Amino acid sequence: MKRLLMTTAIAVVSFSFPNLALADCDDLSPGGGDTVTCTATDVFDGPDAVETRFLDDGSKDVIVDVLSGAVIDTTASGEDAIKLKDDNNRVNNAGTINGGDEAIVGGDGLTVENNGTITAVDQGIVGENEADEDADGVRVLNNGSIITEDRAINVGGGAGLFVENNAGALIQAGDEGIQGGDGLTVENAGTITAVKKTIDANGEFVSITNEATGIIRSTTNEGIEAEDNATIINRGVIEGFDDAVQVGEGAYIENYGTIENTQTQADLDADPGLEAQDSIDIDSGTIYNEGTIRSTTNSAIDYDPGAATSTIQNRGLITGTIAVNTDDGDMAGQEIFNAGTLVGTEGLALYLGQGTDKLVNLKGGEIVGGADFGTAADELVFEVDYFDDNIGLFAGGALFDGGDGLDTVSFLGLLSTDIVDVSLNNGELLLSVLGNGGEAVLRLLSWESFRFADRTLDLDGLVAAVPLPAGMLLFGTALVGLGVASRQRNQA
Ligand SMILES: [Ca+2]
Ligand SMILES: [Ca+2]
Ligand SMILES: [Ca+2]
Ligand SMILES: [Ca+2]
Repeated sequence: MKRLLMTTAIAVVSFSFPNLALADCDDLSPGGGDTVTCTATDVFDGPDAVETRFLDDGSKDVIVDVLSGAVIDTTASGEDAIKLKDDNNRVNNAGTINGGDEAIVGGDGLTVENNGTITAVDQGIVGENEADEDADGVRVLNNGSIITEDRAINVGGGAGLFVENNAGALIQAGDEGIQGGDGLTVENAGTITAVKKTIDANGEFVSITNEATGIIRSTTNEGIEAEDNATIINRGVIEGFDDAVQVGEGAYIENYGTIENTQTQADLDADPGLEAQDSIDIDSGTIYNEGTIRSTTNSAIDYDPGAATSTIQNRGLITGTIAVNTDDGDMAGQEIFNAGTLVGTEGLALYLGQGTDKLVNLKGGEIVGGADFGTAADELVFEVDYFDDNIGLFAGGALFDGGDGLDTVSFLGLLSTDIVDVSLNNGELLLSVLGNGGEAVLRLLSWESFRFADRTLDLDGLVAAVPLPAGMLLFGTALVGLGVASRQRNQA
């Protein structure tokens, strides 16, 4: 133990020994392959601290090391702090870089590793090459803080931006947080906050991973916006005041944490110009949820017109004014496999619209609110073991409407002899079935086909399948029961 401590002490002493004279960056106009070392502890406030704007090929592969304690500060001149617009340059910052305009500007293949602090009056890290085009292949590894008044990291439509924001690290932007093009990859275990869009991808095949310690938050706009084929894996928190997540076709989203639109009714009341927003706004794709997907002012998941059938597998909580909603212009199918909880706070849990839609009720799944399956041949499925639980009134007695088209209810684990009772009232069907967990009652409208494990019945067949006289008796009891209930209400 003693020896260990001594070794450490010696190491610290030799490391901090001031054998390098304190100075500004030792080369303000480096050539290709040069390494520039910045050890200044005083404030350097001249024009661009490291300036390679007008260098040609000779300024590739430059390494700038800003050592711990060093400060590059161009806030007095209003210039960019470090500008390395040619290819494959690298900035290692363990000190402080305060950009009077932008903090770091670099071209294709720029790498910034930040273990210190980067601030900027304008943007923090900008990918822009010598032709003033958006830079490709920029990498930012952040263990420190990047705090900016405008965008924090911006490569415009540049491809392949990679941002790793580690646990405890901060990216905080007064405008948008991270902006990139095709193939943008963000691996976040720290905090990324922005006033406007937190991650704004102007491209496809974006990949965003947000770990359990990760926070991606926009205070006035969207948390994440991406185009087609985006992949988002969330174990932490993704929040937007607008949509928390907005993606195009072919999205793949896995959620184990919270994806939430944070607007409240009070926000809407306070600003009549404000539009209620969703938690996830998507064209098409796959959503797997074990966490929470929530909007209090609008839908939890909203499908814009999409080109392909979409799938939701829910083992967590999906809650909104409507849990799963579709635009009226959307002609695609949505297939929902629910072992978790779907909540619609304003009456409808599911509004599935056009296309062939399907809800598969898995054992343990709960629904608060009704469902409208819309046009086309839709299907309401109860898995083999669903009725092993005591269901009682399915979805709390909310109405499940098959809508136009030949729609099917499938009981994979029940026989037609498990039908206990059927009653019809103005087309509305009360269907009682008996599973291992007891009797369950479904309130249905506009379903044309009823599939049991032994046979499939149409509505007439269903009515005929009710065992007599028990059916007559129960039917009568139900009517008497309703009568009693309404009399009690009238008296109250
Ligand atoms: Ca649909
Ligand atoms: Ca439909
Ligand atoms: Ca239908
Ligand atoms: Ca129908």
